[in-house]
Amino acid sequence: MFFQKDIETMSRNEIESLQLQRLKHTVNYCINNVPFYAKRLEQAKVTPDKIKSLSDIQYIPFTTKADIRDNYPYGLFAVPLKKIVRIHASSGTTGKPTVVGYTRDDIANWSDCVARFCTAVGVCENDIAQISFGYGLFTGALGLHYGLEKIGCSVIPVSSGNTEKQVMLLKDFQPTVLVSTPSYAMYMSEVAKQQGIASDEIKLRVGLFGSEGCTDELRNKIEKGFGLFSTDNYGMSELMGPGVSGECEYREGLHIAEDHFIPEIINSQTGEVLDRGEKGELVMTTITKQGIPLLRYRTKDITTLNYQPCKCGRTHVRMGKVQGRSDDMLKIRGVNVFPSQIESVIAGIDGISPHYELILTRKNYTDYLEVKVELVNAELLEDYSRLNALREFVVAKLHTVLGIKAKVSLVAPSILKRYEGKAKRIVDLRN
Ligand code: DLL
Repeated sequence: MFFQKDIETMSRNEIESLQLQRLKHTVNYCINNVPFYAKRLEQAKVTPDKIKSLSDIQYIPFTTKADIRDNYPYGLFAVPLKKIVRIHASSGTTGKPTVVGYTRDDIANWSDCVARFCTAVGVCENDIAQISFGYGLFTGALGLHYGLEKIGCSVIPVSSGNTEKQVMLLKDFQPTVLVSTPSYAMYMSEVAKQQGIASDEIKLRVGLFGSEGCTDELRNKIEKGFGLFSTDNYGMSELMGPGVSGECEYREGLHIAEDHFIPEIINSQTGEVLDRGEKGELVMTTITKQGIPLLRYRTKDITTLNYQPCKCGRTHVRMGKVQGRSDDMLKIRGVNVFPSQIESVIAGIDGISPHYELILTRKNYTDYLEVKVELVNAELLEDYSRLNALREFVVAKLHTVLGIKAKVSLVAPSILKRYEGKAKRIVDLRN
């Protein structure tokens, strides 16, 4: 069993004194190893001895996704590349991804954090886990993979896609744990049903779902479809990947790994730190990361923090389910997509206007993106082969930049709505 009892059940005083000690170290570490932070903190007049208590964290300026992007690819790394054993990345607001690097110790801490939330719902060495997240630059698959291996599970690294094969493996390999986005789990359960697979032919007992939000209604449907019990886990590439927080069996909030992160909740408009229990944007400081430490990183995710003790005995603070984001990032099939990425592609192609509309739908619990784009020249509508070639060109360009396939509809000139104020280009019909 992977229960780090002495860490996961520390008293609040012990947690806070560990965090303070690690925060001081991290500030020092950033100043000495990341020129960006040396400059930032000097401008803000923050020296390591200014951090005397945890609340002194407020003197440290925020770090944003734009800071990571501006230092693309490795500018915020605190160690030379020879110490980095893994690189991951996620979509940024432009075509360039945000890049993160892990040292050997970072990978060990990461797998601890993942192993914790898996253990908190009873996953153990007797389990067989099917990982249906996409392997690649995305942190989801390898993050769960290492955490589950640490517990001693038998891991099946199927990756995402090819749903019929996924279902075949559920039946033939008899996994007991399913790792995926909730929407993909729902889709798989429908395909299993369509194939006439009886519920006793599938042995799943636990679902570890994350990377996107999930309503209670959807959760109930997935649980019923597969006859399993599931928990929600949260994370982001910049901070580590999955493992930042996860629900225990009581499912009353996601325990944050407080020995690795200091969470705060701020008013996303003013940046003011909010009182305990108030709802706002989650800000996280990493306090053990060596590869790319981040001070007061603005996650843009809206949530609350609950410091009450949990019935499971774990004392680490629980965050509520993510209630949305304070920016325009969309999660489509688990992938981060910014409308600005789409805009940069569209605006760079001749023959179409820069006006576009994004329509998001959900069918079979899978997200679909349609991009409506306007032609500049109406005559093209009469020429099927040229029209189709242009459409395929836009599809391919979008695929390269977004990493997902979108349906592209080319419409006649001047059809799409124009805006005088802030454009509303997104029609999200998923909920
Ligand atoms: O989604 C990391 C992850 C992978 C977490 C697998 C859990 C499981 P990114 O691709 O960088 O990293 O996306 C991070 O996804 O800021 C949230 O907006 C959203 N997100 C992640 N987990 C949840 C969740 C991974 N459980 C962004 N509920 C975050 C709601 C989530 N939103």
